[in-house]
Amino acid sequence: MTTEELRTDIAMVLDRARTRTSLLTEAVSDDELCAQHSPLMSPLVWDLAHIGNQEELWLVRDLGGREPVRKDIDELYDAFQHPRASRTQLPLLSPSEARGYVKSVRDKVLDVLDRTPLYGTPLSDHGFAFAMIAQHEQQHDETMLATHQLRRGSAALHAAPPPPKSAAVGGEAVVPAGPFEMGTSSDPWALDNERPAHRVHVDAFAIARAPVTNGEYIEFIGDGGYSRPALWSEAGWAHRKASDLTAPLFWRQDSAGVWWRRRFGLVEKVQFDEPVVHVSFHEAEAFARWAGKRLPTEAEWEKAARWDPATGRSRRYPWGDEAPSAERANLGQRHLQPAAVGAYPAGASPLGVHQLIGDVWEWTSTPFRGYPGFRYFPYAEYSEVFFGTDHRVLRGGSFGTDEVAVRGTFRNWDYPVRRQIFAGFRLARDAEQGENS
Ligand code: AVJ
Ligand code: FE
Repeated sequence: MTTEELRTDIAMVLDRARTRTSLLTEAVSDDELCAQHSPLMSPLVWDLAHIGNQEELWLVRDLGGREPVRKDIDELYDAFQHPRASRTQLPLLSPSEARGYVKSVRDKVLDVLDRTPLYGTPLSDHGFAFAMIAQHEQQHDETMLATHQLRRGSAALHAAPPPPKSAAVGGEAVVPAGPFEMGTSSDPWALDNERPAHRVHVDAFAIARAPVTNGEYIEFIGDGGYSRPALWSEAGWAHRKASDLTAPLFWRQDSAGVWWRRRFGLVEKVQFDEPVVHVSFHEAEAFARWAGKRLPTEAEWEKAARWDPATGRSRRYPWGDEAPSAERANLGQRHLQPAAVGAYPAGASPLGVHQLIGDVWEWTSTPFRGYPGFRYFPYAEYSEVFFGTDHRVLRGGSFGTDEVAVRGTFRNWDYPVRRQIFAGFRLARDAEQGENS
Protein backbone atom coordinates (compact mmCIF):
# COMPACT_ATOMS: atom_id res chain seq x y z
CA MET A 1 0.00 0.00 0.00
CA THR A 2 1.38 3.44 -0.92
CA THR A 3 1.23 6.34 1.56
CA GLU A 4 -1.50 7.92 -0.55
CA GLU A 5 -3.54 4.73 -0.43
CA LEU A 6 -3.03 4.59 3.31
CA ARG A 7 -4.27 8.19 3.70
CA THR A 8 -7.34 7.38 1.63
CA ASP A 9 -7.98 4.26 3.69
CA ILE A 10 -7.68 6.18 6.97
CA ALA A 11 -10.01 8.92 5.73
CA MET A 12 -12.55 6.26 4.80
CA VAL A 13 -12.30 4.48 8.15
CA LEU A 14 -12.70 7.79 10.04
CA ASP A 15 -15.65 8.75 7.87
CA ARG A 16 -17.37 5.40 8.36
CA ALA A 17 -17.12 5.83 12.13
CA ARG A 18 -18.54 9.34 11.95
CA THR A 19 -21.47 8.28 9.76
CA ARG A 20 -22.33 5.69 12.38
CA THR A 21 -21.90 8.12 15.28
CA SER A 22 -24.23 10.55 13.52
CA LEU A 23 -26.83 7.85 12.95
CA LEU A 24 -26.76 6.82 16.61
CA THR A 25 -26.99 10.39 17.90
CA GLU A 26 -29.58 11.67 15.42
CA ALA A 27 -32.03 8.80 15.85
CA VAL A 28 -33.41 10.17 19.12
CA SER A 29 -34.49 13.61 20.37
CA ASP A 30 -32.07 16.01 22.07
CA ASP A 31 -33.84 15.28 25.37
CA GLU A 32 -33.14 11.60 24.96
CA LEU A 33 -29.52 12.31 24.03
CA CYS A 34 -29.09 13.99 27.41
CA ALA A 35 -31.02 11.39 29.43
CA GLN A 36 -29.71 8.61 31.64
CA HIS A 37 -31.12 5.46 30.03
CA SER A 38 -29.37 3.16 32.49
CA PRO A 39 -26.99 3.70 35.43
CA LEU A 40 -24.55 1.49 33.49
CA MET A 41 -24.30 3.94 30.62
CA SER A 42 -23.33 7.52 29.89
CA PRO A 43 -25.84 9.87 28.31
CA LEU A 44 -25.33 9.58 24.54
CA VAL A 45 -24.32 13.24 24.36
CA TRP A 46 -21.37 12.45 26.66
CA ASP A 47 -20.15 9.67 24.34
CA LEU A 48 -20.44 12.06 21.41
CA ALA A 49 -18.28 14.82 22.88
CA HIS A 50 -15.89 12.26 24.45
CA ILE A 51 -15.30 10.84 20.97
CA GLY A 52 -14.35 14.33 19.80
CA ASN A 53 -12.21 15.01 22.86
CA GLN A 54 -10.11 11.82 22.45
CA GLU A 55 -9.67 12.71 18.78
CA GLU A 56 -8.56 16.22 19.74
CA LEU A 57 -6.10 14.97 22.39
CA TRP A 58 -4.34 12.43 20.18
CA LEU A 59 -4.65 13.74 16.62
CA VAL A 60 -5.02 17.53 16.87
CA ARG A 61 -2.73 18.22 19.84
CA ASP A 62 -0.31 15.28 20.13
CA LEU A 63 0.26 14.00 16.61
CA GLY A 64 -0.70 17.24 14.83
CA GLY A 65 1.03 19.60 17.29
CA ARG A 66 -1.85 22.05 16.84
CA GLU A 67 -3.51 24.46 19.26
CA PRO A 68 -6.36 23.00 21.34
CA VAL A 69 -9.89 23.31 19.96
CA ARG A 70 -11.39 23.36 23.47
CA LYS A 71 -8.82 23.16 26.22
CA ASP A 72 -11.45 23.72 28.93
CA ILE A 73 -13.42 20.48 28.62
CA ASP A 74 -10.83 17.69 28.93
CA GLU A 75 -11.78 16.97 32.53
CA LEU A 76 -15.50 16.63 31.73
CA TYR A 77 -14.80 13.99 29.12
CA ASP A 78 -12.11 12.08 30.97
CA ALA A 79 -13.72 8.68 31.62
CA PHE A 80 -11.77 8.27 34.86
CA GLN A 81 -13.00 11.51 36.45
CA HIS A 82 -16.74 10.86 36.68
CA PRO A 83 -18.69 7.59 36.98
CA ARG A 84 -21.09 6.94 34.10
CA ALA A 85 -24.18 7.28 36.31
CA SER A 86 -23.17 10.83 37.37
CA ARG A 87 -22.47 12.33 33.96
CA THR A 88 -25.92 13.83 33.34
CA GLN A 89 -25.20 16.10 36.34
CA LEU A 90 -22.14 17.65 34.66
CA PRO A 91 -22.15 20.90 32.68
CA LEU A 92 -21.81 18.95 29.43
CA LEU A 93 -21.85 20.45 25.97
CA SER A 94 -25.41 20.56 24.63
CA PRO A 95 -26.25 18.31 21.67
CA SER A 96 -25.71 21.13 19.18
CA GLU A 97 -22.47 22.25 20.87
CA ALA A 98 -21.23 18.65 20.89
CA ARG A 99 -22.04 18.28 17.19
CA GLY A 100 -20.20 21.49 16.41
CA TYR A 101 -17.25 20.40 18.53
CA VAL A 102 -16.75 17.00 16.89
CA LYS A 103 -17.06 18.66 13.47
CA SER A 104 -14.35 21.27 14.23
CA VAL A 105 -12.05 18.58 15.57
CA ARG A 106 -12.60 16.38 12.51
CA ASP A 107 -11.94 19.24 10.10
CA LYS A 108 -8.57 19.84 11.76
CA VAL A 109 -7.80 16.12 11.82
CA LEU A 110 -8.36 15.79 8.08
CA ASP A 111 -5.88 18.60 7.61
CA VAL A 112 -3.40 16.85 9.93
CA LEU A 113 -3.93 13.65 7.93
CA ASP A 114 -3.00 15.51 4.74
CA ARG A 115 0.19 16.99 6.16
CA THR A 116 1.63 14.54 8.68
CA PRO A 117 4.11 11.84 7.68
CA LEU A 118 2.57 8.43 8.29
CA TYR A 119 5.89 6.92 9.30
CA GLY A 120 8.78 7.88 11.55
CA THR A 121 7.43 7.73 15.12
CA PRO A 122 5.63 4.95 16.98
CA LEU A 123 2.44 7.04 17.07
CA SER A 124 2.50 7.90 13.38
CA ASP A 125 3.79 4.60 11.96
CA HIS A 126 1.34 3.24 9.40
CA GLY A 127 -1.10 5.88 10.68
CA PHE A 128 -1.46 4.10 14.02
CA ALA A 129 -2.87 7.08 15.96
CA PHE A 130 -5.58 7.65 13.34
CA ALA A 131 -6.52 3.98 13.45
CA MET A 132 -6.52 3.99 17.23
CA ILE A 133 -8.95 6.92 17.20
CA ALA A 134 -11.18 5.31 14.58
CA GLN A 135 -11.30 2.16 16.74
CA HIS A 136 -12.07 4.29 19.79
CA GLU A 137 -14.99 5.94 18.03
CA GLN A 138 -16.33 2.59 16.84
CA GLN A 139 -16.02 1.17 20.36
CA HIS A 140 -18.11 4.05 21.68
CA ASP A 141 -20.55 3.52 18.83
CA GLU A 142 -21.02 -0.04 20.05
CA THR A 143 -21.45 1.30 23.59
CA MET A 144 -24.04 3.78 22.30
CA LEU A 145 -25.77 0.91 20.51
CA ALA A 146 -26.01 -0.86 23.88
CA THR A 147 -27.53 2.35 25.32
CA HIS A 148 -30.09 2.31 22.49
CA GLN A 149 -30.95 -1.28 23.42
CA LEU A 150 -31.43 -0.27 27.07
CA ARG A 151 -33.59 2.77 26.32
CA ARG A 152 -37.37 2.41 26.65
CA GLY A 153 -39.79 3.61 24.01
CA SER A 154 -40.51 2.74 20.42
CA ALA A 155 -37.90 1.72 17.87
CA ALA A 156 -35.44 4.42 16.80
CA LEU A 157 -33.00 2.28 14.80
CA HIS A 158 -33.80 0.11 11.81
CA ALA A 159 -31.82 -2.40 9.76
CA ALA A 160 -32.38 -5.33 7.44
CA PRO A 161 -32.58 -8.76 9.08
CA PRO A 162 -29.39 -10.82 8.93
CA PRO A 163 -29.02 -13.55 6.29
CA PRO A 164 -30.70 -16.90 7.10
CA LYS A 165 -28.93 -20.15 7.85
CA SER A 166 -27.30 -21.54 4.70
CA ALA A 167 -25.32 -24.45 6.21
CA ALA A 168 -26.01 -27.09 8.84
CA VAL A 169 -23.52 -26.40 11.61
CA GLY A 170 -23.24 -28.44 14.78
CA GLY A 171 -20.96 -30.49 16.95
CA GLU A 172 -17.36 -29.72 17.76
CA ALA A 173 -13.97 -29.36 16.12
CA VAL A 174 -10.94 -30.95 17.76
CA VAL A 175 -7.84 -28.78 17.80
CA PRO A 176 -4.67 -30.83 18.18
CA ALA A 177 -2.14 -30.19 20.93
CA GLY A 178 0.79 -27.95 20.08
CA PRO A 179 2.09 -24.43 20.04
CA PHE A 180 0.68 -21.53 18.07
CA GLU A 181 1.51 -17.86 17.78
CA MET A 182 -0.83 -15.80 19.95
CA GLY A 183 -1.13 -12.03 19.64
CA THR A 184 0.74 -9.96 17.09
CA SER A 185 3.86 -7.84 16.73
CA SER A 186 3.25 -7.03 13.08
CA ASP A 187 -0.37 -5.94 12.67
CA PRO A 188 0.11 -2.15 12.37
CA TRP A 189 -3.28 -1.22 13.83
CA ALA A 190 -3.33 -3.77 16.67
CA LEU A 191 -3.75 -2.15 20.07
CA ASP A 192 -1.25 -2.51 22.92
CA ASN A 193 -2.94 -5.44 24.69
CA GLU A 194 -2.77 -7.59 21.52
CA ARG A 195 1.03 -7.34 21.58
CA PRO A 196 3.59 -8.84 21.47
CA ALA A 197 3.26 -12.06 19.47
CA HIS A 198 4.29 -15.03 21.60
CA ARG A 199 4.26 -18.81 21.30
CA VAL A 200 1.73 -20.59 23.48
CA HIS A 201 1.40 -24.34 23.90
CA VAL A 202 -2.24 -25.41 23.95
CA ASP A 203 -3.27 -28.94 24.93
CA ALA A 204 -5.68 -30.71 22.60
CA PHE A 205 -9.22 -29.45 23.05
CA ALA A 206 -12.62 -29.57 21.42
CA ILE A 207 -14.57 -26.40 20.69
CA ALA A 208 -18.15 -25.99 19.50
CA ARG A 209 -18.52 -25.14 15.84
CA ALA A 210 -21.15 -22.56 16.79
CA PRO A 211 -22.07 -20.31 19.70
CA VAL A 212 -24.75 -21.52 22.12
CA THR A 213 -28.20 -20.69 20.73
CA ASN A 214 -31.34 -19.30 22.34
CA GLY A 215 -33.03 -22.68 21.86
CA GLU A 216 -30.27 -24.41 23.82
CA TYR A 217 -30.37 -21.71 26.45
CA ILE A 218 -34.13 -22.23 26.90
CA GLU A 219 -33.41 -25.91 27.62
CA PHE A 220 -31.00 -24.85 30.34
CA ILE A 221 -33.64 -22.57 31.86
CA GLY A 222 -36.25 -25.33 31.59
CA ASP A 223 -33.96 -27.80 33.31
CA GLY A 224 -33.67 -25.55 36.35
CA GLY A 225 -30.42 -23.91 35.32
CA TYR A 226 -31.16 -20.82 37.38
CA SER A 227 -32.18 -22.75 40.51
CA ARG A 228 -29.32 -25.24 40.89
CA PRO A 229 -26.42 -23.74 42.87
CA ALA A 230 -24.18 -26.70 41.95
CA LEU A 231 -24.05 -25.41 38.35
CA TRP A 232 -22.76 -22.01 39.41
CA SER A 233 -19.50 -20.75 40.86
CA GLU A 234 -19.76 -19.33 44.34
CA ALA A 235 -19.52 -15.75 43.07
CA GLY A 236 -21.90 -16.57 40.23
CA TRP A 237 -24.55 -18.00 42.53
CA ALA A 238 -24.28 -15.06 44.93
CA HIS A 239 -24.82 -12.73 41.98
CA ARG A 240 -27.64 -14.88 40.57
CA LYS A 241 -29.50 -14.56 43.87
CA ALA A 242 -28.70 -10.90 44.62
CA SER A 243 -29.81 -9.79 41.15
CA ASP A 244 -32.61 -12.34 40.87
CA LEU A 245 -31.47 -13.52 37.44
CA THR A 246 -33.90 -15.90 35.73
CA ALA A 247 -33.17 -15.44 32.01
CA PRO A 248 -30.99 -13.32 29.69
CA LEU A 249 -31.41 -9.57 29.96
CA PHE A 250 -34.39 -8.28 27.92
CA TRP A 251 -36.24 -11.65 28.02
CA ARG A 252 -39.73 -12.27 29.42
CA GLN A 253 -41.83 -15.42 29.55
CA ASP A 254 -45.61 -15.12 29.07
CA SER A 255 -48.22 -17.15 30.94
CA ALA A 256 -48.29 -19.69 28.12
CA GLY A 257 -44.56 -20.27 28.58
CA VAL A 258 -43.49 -18.51 25.38
CA TRP A 259 -40.25 -16.50 25.58
CA TRP A 260 -40.26 -12.92 24.27
CA ARG A 261 -37.46 -10.42 24.03
CA ARG A 262 -37.23 -6.68 23.62
CA ARG A 263 -34.81 -5.75 20.84
CA PHE A 264 -34.21 -2.08 20.01
CA GLY A 265 -37.76 -1.10 20.88
CA LEU A 266 -39.51 -4.12 19.35
CA VAL A 267 -40.93 -7.01 21.33
CA GLU A 268 -40.67 -10.31 19.47
CA LYS A 269 -40.48 -14.03 20.04
CA VAL A 270 -37.05 -15.36 20.94
CA GLN A 271 -35.52 -16.98 17.84
CA PHE A 272 -34.29 -20.48 18.71
CA ASP A 273 -31.48 -20.78 16.17
CA GLU A 274 -29.82 -17.44 16.98
CA PRO A 275 -26.79 -17.22 19.31
CA VAL A 276 -27.88 -16.21 22.80
CA VAL A 277 -26.90 -12.63 23.69
CA HIS A 278 -27.06 -10.49 26.84
CA VAL A 279 -25.81 -13.13 29.25
CA SER A 280 -23.16 -12.58 31.89
CA PHE A 281 -19.98 -14.60 32.29
CA HIS A 282 -21.58 -16.24 35.34
CA GLU A 283 -24.56 -17.43 33.30
CA ALA A 284 -22.27 -18.68 30.55
CA GLU A 285 -20.23 -20.62 33.07
CA ALA A 286 -23.33 -22.18 34.66
CA PHE A 287 -24.66 -23.20 31.25
CA ALA A 288 -21.32 -24.81 30.41
CA ARG A 289 -21.31 -26.84 33.60
CA TRP A 290 -24.92 -27.90 32.94
CA ALA A 291 -23.86 -29.07 29.46
CA GLY A 292 -20.91 -31.04 30.87
CA LYS A 293 -18.50 -28.65 29.15
CA ARG A 294 -16.58 -25.49 30.00
CA LEU A 295 -15.83 -22.12 28.44
CA PRO A 296 -12.76 -21.93 26.20
CA THR A 297 -9.68 -20.22 27.52
CA GLU A 298 -8.63 -17.13 25.64
CA ALA A 299 -5.69 -19.01 24.07
CA GLU A 300 -8.00 -21.82 22.92
CA TRP A 301 -10.39 -19.32 21.37
CA GLU A 302 -7.57 -17.59 19.50
CA LYS A 303 -6.00 -20.83 18.32
CA ALA A 304 -9.39 -21.99 17.01
CA ALA A 305 -9.79 -18.65 15.25
CA ARG A 306 -6.31 -18.13 13.79
CA TRP A 307 -4.26 -21.32 13.60
CA ASP A 308 -3.94 -22.71 10.09
CA PRO A 309 -3.36 -26.47 10.30
CA ALA A 310 -1.91 -26.51 6.77
CA THR A 311 0.93 -24.10 7.48
CA GLY A 312 1.05 -23.77 11.27
CA ARG A 313 0.74 -19.99 10.81
CA SER A 314 -1.59 -17.74 12.75
CA ARG A 315 -3.83 -15.74 10.42
CA ARG A 316 -5.73 -12.51 10.92
CA TYR A 317 -9.21 -14.07 10.79
CA PRO A 318 -10.71 -17.58 10.80
CA TRP A 319 -11.10 -17.51 6.99
CA GLY A 320 -7.62 -16.13 6.25
CA ASP A 321 -5.97 -12.73 6.07
CA GLU A 322 -8.53 -10.99 3.84
CA ALA A 323 -10.77 -8.30 5.31
CA PRO A 324 -14.22 -9.18 6.62
CA SER A 325 -17.10 -8.94 4.13
CA ALA A 326 -20.87 -9.22 4.37
CA GLU A 327 -20.54 -12.90 3.38
CA ARG A 328 -18.00 -13.69 6.07
CA ALA A 329 -19.24 -12.04 9.25
CA ASN A 330 -22.13 -10.17 10.85
CA LEU A 331 -20.35 -6.94 11.84
CA GLY A 332 -20.81 -3.19 11.70
CA GLN A 333 -24.42 -2.78 12.85
CA ARG A 334 -25.49 -3.87 9.35
CA HIS A 335 -28.09 -5.92 11.22
CA LEU A 336 -29.48 -5.26 14.67
CA GLN A 337 -29.18 -8.83 15.93
CA PRO A 338 -26.99 -11.92 15.70
CA ALA A 339 -27.56 -14.13 12.66
CA ALA A 340 -28.78 -17.73 12.94
CA VAL A 341 -26.12 -20.38 13.37
CA GLY A 342 -25.07 -21.49 9.89
CA ALA A 343 -25.54 -18.08 8.25
CA TYR A 344 -21.84 -17.52 7.52
CA PRO A 345 -20.22 -20.64 6.04
CA ALA A 346 -17.74 -18.37 4.18
CA GLY A 347 -16.44 -17.17 7.54
CA ALA A 348 -15.57 -20.60 8.94
CA SER A 349 -12.06 -21.58 10.03
CA PRO A 350 -10.16 -24.44 8.31
CA LEU A 351 -11.24 -26.76 11.14
CA GLY A 352 -14.88 -25.82 10.55
CA VAL A 353 -15.51 -23.45 13.44
CA HIS A 354 -18.18 -20.90 12.48
CA GLN A 355 -19.12 -17.36 13.47
CA LEU A 356 -16.08 -16.69 15.65
CA ILE A 357 -15.99 -13.16 14.28
CA GLY A 358 -19.19 -11.13 14.52
CA ASP A 359 -22.70 -11.95 15.84
CA VAL A 360 -21.88 -12.02 19.58
CA TRP A 361 -18.84 -11.33 21.73
CA GLU A 362 -17.79 -14.61 23.32
CA TRP A 363 -16.91 -14.92 26.98
CA THR A 364 -13.70 -16.80 27.70
CA SER A 365 -12.59 -18.14 31.08
CA THR A 366 -9.42 -16.03 31.09
CA PRO A 367 -8.87 -12.95 33.28
CA PHE A 368 -7.65 -9.87 31.39
CA ARG A 369 -3.87 -9.54 31.75
CA GLY A 370 -0.94 -8.30 29.67
CA TYR A 371 0.91 -10.76 27.45
CA PRO A 372 4.55 -11.52 28.35
CA GLY A 373 6.53 -8.41 27.40
CA PHE A 374 3.46 -6.14 27.39
CA ARG A 375 4.17 -2.40 27.31
CA TYR A 376 1.39 0.11 27.33
CA PHE A 377 1.09 2.19 24.20
CA PRO A 378 0.35 5.00 23.95
CA TYR A 379 -1.42 5.33 27.33
CA ALA A 380 -1.86 3.04 30.35
CA GLU A 381 -5.56 3.85 30.75
CA TYR A 382 -6.63 1.95 27.62
CA SER A 383 -5.76 -1.54 28.92
CA GLU A 384 -3.13 -1.73 31.62
CA VAL A 385 -5.19 -0.23 34.43
CA PHE A 386 -7.78 -2.99 33.86
CA PHE A 387 -5.32 -5.91 34.12
CA GLY A 388 -5.93 -8.29 37.01
CA THR A 389 -8.61 -10.73 38.04
CA ASP A 390 -11.64 -8.41 37.98
CA HIS A 391 -12.40 -8.72 34.27
CA ARG A 392 -12.83 -11.63 31.87
CA VAL A 393 -11.72 -11.52 28.24
CA LEU A 394 -14.31 -11.54 25.46
CA ARG A 395 -13.39 -12.33 21.86
CA GLY A 396 -14.64 -12.04 18.30
CA GLY A 397 -16.86 -8.96 18.16
CA SER A 398 -20.63 -8.70 17.80
CA PHE A 399 -23.12 -7.54 15.17
CA GLY A 400 -22.46 -4.10 16.67
CA THR A 401 -18.67 -4.15 16.20
CA ASP A 402 -17.11 -2.46 13.19
CA GLU A 403 -14.52 -4.40 11.24
CA VAL A 404 -11.78 -1.87 12.09
CA ALA A 405 -12.32 -2.69 15.78
CA VAL A 406 -12.05 -6.49 15.68
CA ARG A 407 -9.70 -9.21 14.37
CA GLY A 408 -8.44 -12.60 15.51
CA THR A 409 -6.10 -10.96 18.01
CA PHE A 410 -8.53 -8.34 19.35
CA ARG A 411 -9.22 -8.48 23.10
CA ASN A 412 -12.27 -7.05 24.83
CA TRP A 413 -12.94 -7.34 28.56
CA ASP A 414 -15.66 -6.70 31.10
CA TYR A 415 -16.84 -7.58 34.58
CA PRO A 416 -18.26 -11.12 34.85
CA VAL A 417 -21.68 -9.74 35.87
CA ARG A 418 -22.19 -7.51 32.82
CA ARG A 419 -25.08 -8.28 30.47
CA GLN A 420 -25.82 -5.08 28.55
CA ILE A 421 -22.95 -5.78 26.14
CA PHE A 422 -23.67 -7.96 23.10
CA ALA A 423 -22.11 -11.05 24.64
CA GLY A 424 -22.82 -14.75 24.30
CA PHE A 425 -20.48 -17.72 24.41
CA ARG A 426 -19.47 -21.06 22.93
CA LEU A 427 -18.52 -24.28 24.70
CA ALA A 428 -15.24 -26.18 24.86
CA ARG A 429 -13.80 -29.22 26.61
CA ASP A 430 -10.51 -31.03 27.03
CA ALA A 431 -9.88 -33.55 24.26
CA GLU A 432 -9.87 -37.18 25.30
CA GLN A 433 -6.89 -39.53 24.97
CA GLY A 434 -6.42 -40.38 21.32
CA GLU A 435 -8.78 -37.66 20.16
CA ASN A 436 -5.79 -35.51 19.24
CA SER A 437 -7.01 -35.65 15.59
C1 AVJ B 1 -12.43 -2.17 25.22
C2 AVJ B 1 -14.80 -1.90 25.23
C3 AVJ B 1 -13.65 -2.43 27.27
O1 AVJ B 1 -15.55 0.73 26.50
O2 AVJ B 1 -14.45 0.39 28.32
C4 AVJ B 1 -13.45 3.19 25.09
C5 AVJ B 1 -13.12 0.64 25.09
N1 AVJ B 1 -11.72 2.47 26.14
N2 AVJ B 1 -12.81 4.24 25.57
C6 AVJ B 1 -14.55 0.36 27.10
C7 AVJ B 1 -12.78 2.07 25.44
C8 AVJ B 1 -11.75 3.82 26.24
C9 AVJ B 1 -13.36 -0.20 26.32
N3 AVJ B 1 -13.56 -1.65 26.01
FE1 FE C 1 -13.41 6.26 25.47
